[in-house]
Amino acid sequence: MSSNHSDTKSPWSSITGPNLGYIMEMYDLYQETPELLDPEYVKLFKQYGPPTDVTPVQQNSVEPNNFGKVLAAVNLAEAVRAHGHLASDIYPLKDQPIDTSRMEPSTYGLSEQDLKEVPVSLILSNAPADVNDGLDAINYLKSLYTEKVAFEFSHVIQPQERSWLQEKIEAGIAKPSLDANKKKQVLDLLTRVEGFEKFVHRTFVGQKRFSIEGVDSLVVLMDELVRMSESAGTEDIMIGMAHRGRLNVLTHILNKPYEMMFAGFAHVGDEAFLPEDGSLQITKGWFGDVKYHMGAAYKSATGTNVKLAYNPSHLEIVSPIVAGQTRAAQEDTSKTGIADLDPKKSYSILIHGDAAFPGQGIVTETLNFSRVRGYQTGGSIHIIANNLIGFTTEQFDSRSTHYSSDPAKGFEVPVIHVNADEPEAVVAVARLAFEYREKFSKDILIDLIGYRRYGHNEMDEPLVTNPTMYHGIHQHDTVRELYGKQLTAEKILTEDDVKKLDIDTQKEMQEAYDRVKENKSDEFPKVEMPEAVLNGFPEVPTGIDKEVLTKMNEELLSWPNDFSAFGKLAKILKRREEPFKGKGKVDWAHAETLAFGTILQDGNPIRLTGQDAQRGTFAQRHLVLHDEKNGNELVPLHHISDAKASFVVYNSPLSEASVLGFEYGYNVENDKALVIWEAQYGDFANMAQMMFDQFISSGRAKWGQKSGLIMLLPHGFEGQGPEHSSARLERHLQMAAENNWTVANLSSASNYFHILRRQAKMLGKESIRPLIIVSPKSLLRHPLVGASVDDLTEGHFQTIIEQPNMGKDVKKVKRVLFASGKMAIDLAERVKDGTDYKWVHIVRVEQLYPFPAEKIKAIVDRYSNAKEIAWVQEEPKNMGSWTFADPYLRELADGKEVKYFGRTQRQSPAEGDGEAHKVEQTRIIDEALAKL
Ligand SMILES: Cc1ncc(C[n+]2csc(CCOP(=O)(O)OP(=O)(O)O)c2C)c(N)n1
Repeated sequence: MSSNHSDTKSPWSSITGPNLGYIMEMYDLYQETPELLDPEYVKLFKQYGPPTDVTPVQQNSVEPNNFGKVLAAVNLAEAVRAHGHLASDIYPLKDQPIDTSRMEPSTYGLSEQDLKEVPVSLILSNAPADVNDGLDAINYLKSLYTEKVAFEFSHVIQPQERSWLQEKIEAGIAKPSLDANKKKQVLDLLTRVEGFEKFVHRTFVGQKRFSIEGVDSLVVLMDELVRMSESAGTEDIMIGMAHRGRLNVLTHILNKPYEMMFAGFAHVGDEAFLPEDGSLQITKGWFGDVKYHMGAAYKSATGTNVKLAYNPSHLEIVSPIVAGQTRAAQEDTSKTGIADLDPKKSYSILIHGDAAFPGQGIVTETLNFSRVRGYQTGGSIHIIANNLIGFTTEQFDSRSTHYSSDPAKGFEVPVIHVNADEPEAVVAVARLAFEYREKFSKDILIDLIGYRRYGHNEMDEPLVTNPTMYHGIHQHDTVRELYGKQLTAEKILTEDDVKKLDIDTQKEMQEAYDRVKENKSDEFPKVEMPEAVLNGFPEVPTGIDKEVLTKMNEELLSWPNDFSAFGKLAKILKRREEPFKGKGKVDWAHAETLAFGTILQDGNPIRLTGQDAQRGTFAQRHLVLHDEKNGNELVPLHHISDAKASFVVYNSPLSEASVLGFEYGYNVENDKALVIWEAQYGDFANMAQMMFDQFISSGRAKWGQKSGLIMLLPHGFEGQGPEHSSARLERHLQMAAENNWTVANLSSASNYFHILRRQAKMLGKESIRPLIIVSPKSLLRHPLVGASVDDLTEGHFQTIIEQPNMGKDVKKVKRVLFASGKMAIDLAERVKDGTDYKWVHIVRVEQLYPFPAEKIKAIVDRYSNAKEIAWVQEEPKNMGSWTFADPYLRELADGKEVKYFGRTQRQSPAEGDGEAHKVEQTRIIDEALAKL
């Protein structure tokens, strides 16, 4: 603060509100103990006296000795702003404790008379005309902060955001005056929302629907957001939500016709009712899912797409997936360099349950994306459809926070609580939330507080477990009834109008259902698995012109003159020139970079993420170089000729579940992008198990949702203990069916190059499927794994590789060994050129699923003298690929004995001690290669 006030005008006139309170405190201090005060203030107080001349025009100016009272009034006003939510009327059932203690003048030693003497301007700027004194001002603030809408934003750090919110609130944004038409529109929507639930309840007795009733105005809120988005020219609204109210949202926000909704309940086909104008798109899988998990995409007349993501029952896990879809919709990936991000194009609406929001960690994982460069989407609008109960569990047993929304506060998300029985307030907060996101590109949360009219589903009897709550609910009018009465009282509609609206809606629904009945056929409509999926991948040529690859390699290693790469790293990377000069091999990471370059030249964008993915966990990748002098980043893949698409590689937040979900969502939305998620170690991928189970492995059969996502899961038993060895291959193989994904355990950099290129070439095609590679650690730089340039330029992905130089003397071979990945290389290291192991042949199974049974059979048949075929693995017998491969091997053994070499059954995957590991690994190799 400067004391350079040469003019005689008092500086106090520009200070209001809490700042003035602070100055007054300083002045009190000045009077009592000036020596403790900053000399700047002492100077100011000497020159200008007490900070009282802020209210020269007010009659009720404060005497200097009344500073204490003024200060108390200012503190009271601040308490209303900050804590008004605790005293607010946001609970429709009025069954929650209300704390008004901080709102009472007496708490601050003030009487009403004291307040009347306080100037308005000390409490409020831009007060309405009828606010005449301090008491009026406090009451006005209470009407803004403690009625049907309540706010929490003091945790937001940026003062501009707080001031913006405060200004909006104090300008009365939460007290909208809707015109008569809008009011009628809102009542119409509420009548439909309630009417849909009533109709289903009555017509399809006993069928689960997870009724919205109690938070009906969720649809009003969403409808308003869609309207705002349409006016703003938003291209895509991505919605994620669970079961509660989903059917209602599908029909009233996604505009899925009533006929299609009722056909679902009647278990008959709905295709006949799909709108002919193409405005609605739905996909289905051949195995299907329950109706309250299905998604849809609706294109409105203004061109805004509204998309509801498909999701499983697992509460909240769709959130990161929707975030990924949104990011994909915001990005232009059609040019080389970093993808262009435009957060205005699209945004997410994430609807949460009040029990699930604080309970499920995936929520905070997703909130953590909000300002991370690889994951941010310019703010999501979160809505808690808060019915104050989860299944039968009430709040006191389900969380430790005051509000369900509290976890969001750690991410500086402003929170608006709104009473769901107040549809006009709901419209207002929708507008505020939309504007906030538009202005600050940040998340905002609306806590829509209602109740749940029935049990968890409509067959449950909630009085058994929650009697007090439900006695209250049974007495409570629906929001449609309440709002109908309000509009009648306001003379906008008559009672008869309100009744008629309800009757007409029921009639409309009955007619829709009649049409369904007329169209009903006896046969339940079947969705067939697409033939392309059934047939699997064709053999895809993935070789590349040698000149092109050579030029690219040079470009990747030619950095600008003014770029100072870290010396040691530069030296290592420059070694990548050698294989192109006929010396040395292309190692794993080098092959990966070259594959990426060729894929970009083919026109597919690439997005690679994971913990420390830029460098690579094993310091192998280095796709982003850092200038040693100034830290500037250089991405050599941005500087290759003829690249036609963007390339990004991001170090991800330290999460598996949300990050993998995000990448899946990204790839679902942008099906031409090669999206790769890398686990730090494959062992940690089970933190994201539900993403594998519920989405990646099964989304196609349930919902017809395609993905070509690649997951790199570092795997290999190298004596690093139980949590740095196994990517739990067994789990991915156990889930393998119906060509749902590819599972590979590779032993060659060349095969890695070709499988990446094969995947890229299949993107966007009907037979595309996700790809799991249990990727290597010690093999990354292993000489037996490296590729020659010719290996890359020629050929294609090989599902099996026969050990070079072995098995030549067909008659001598008594045992054929099958192994994958590192185990295959361990065997290869031992047999060297094979001269000493004529009785054995080794086959590397590079692709485990789809299992290359035919190719393996042809090899087995070749060795007619062989007595045994055997699977060799480093994982325990109850893990790894053995139990998956065993039945295939038995089927093709043709009388030969099928054997297993590996660790015995174990509860933990790997030894804790490195030496014990070596002993066991040696034993396996010895036994597998033992002469017979
Ligand atoms: C991960 C997960 N755990 C448990 C369940 C079972 N379940 C379904 S709904 C529900 C209660 C959810 O409560 P809330 O989040 O408040 O949403 P509401 O159903 O009340 O709208 C539970 C426990 C589930 N679907 N998903």
